[in-house]
Amino acid sequence: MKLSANLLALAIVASLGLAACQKQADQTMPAASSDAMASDAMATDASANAMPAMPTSAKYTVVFTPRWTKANFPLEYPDTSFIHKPHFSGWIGTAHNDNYHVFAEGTMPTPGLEHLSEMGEHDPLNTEINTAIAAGNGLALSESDPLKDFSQTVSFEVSVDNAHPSAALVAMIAPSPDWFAGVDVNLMDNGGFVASKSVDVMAWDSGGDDGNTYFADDLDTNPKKPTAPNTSKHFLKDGKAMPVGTLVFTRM
Ligand SMILES: [Ca+2]
Repeated sequence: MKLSANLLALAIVASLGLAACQKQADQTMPAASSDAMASDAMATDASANAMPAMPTSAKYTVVFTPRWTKANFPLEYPDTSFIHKPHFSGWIGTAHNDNYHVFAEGTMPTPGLEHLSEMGEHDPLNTEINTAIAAGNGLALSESDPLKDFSQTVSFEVSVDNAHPSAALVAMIAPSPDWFAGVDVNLMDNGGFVASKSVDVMAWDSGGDDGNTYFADDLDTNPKKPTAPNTSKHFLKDGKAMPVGTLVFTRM
């Protein structure tokens, strides 16, 4: 009995080692170090049992406070009549890994980001995000209502985990040609998730339209330009870009 138990243990160790080798081999590691890999894998298992469990996910309440007011941004500030009332579209986004970005400086806008930035509508960006989630590169779709009364705030929830520690969130600045408010913020710190974080929200230009005033006629850009920080004079004060709002993340 003891012999067969030992043999069983050996077989398990061997197969664990083989599995570890296989996994490493897939990552094009040299096969010669397979023995070291096997013992590394076992050492990791042992230390994992001894360590207190680190949180692997977190959920945040996110509150958006607008700062895009006539007092802060007087240049050609859209009139506040019912038709052209300045507002932010609903926020939309997800936590993600490095294989997916809702938006990225220097990268062409996806059709979903372009449409969000020009029309404020979540569809088809929501489909793009859900596709990224299905591929394992996003975690969960987050959405909020639009914000039309700037004496108010709007709040929503965002989930992150170890594999998707950064939250990317966007909302259209409306009216505008293709300008949006956006953040992409890593909520992990020292191997855990921060208790709270306040982030200045800057204006971006999605690159889908060449209009350069709030009420510019549709001027579809072809080819598209890369998404970039919005350098329009509408968002500058003393030559420096000013935040259009604040997002405060508070861990639930
Ligand atoms: Ca543009």
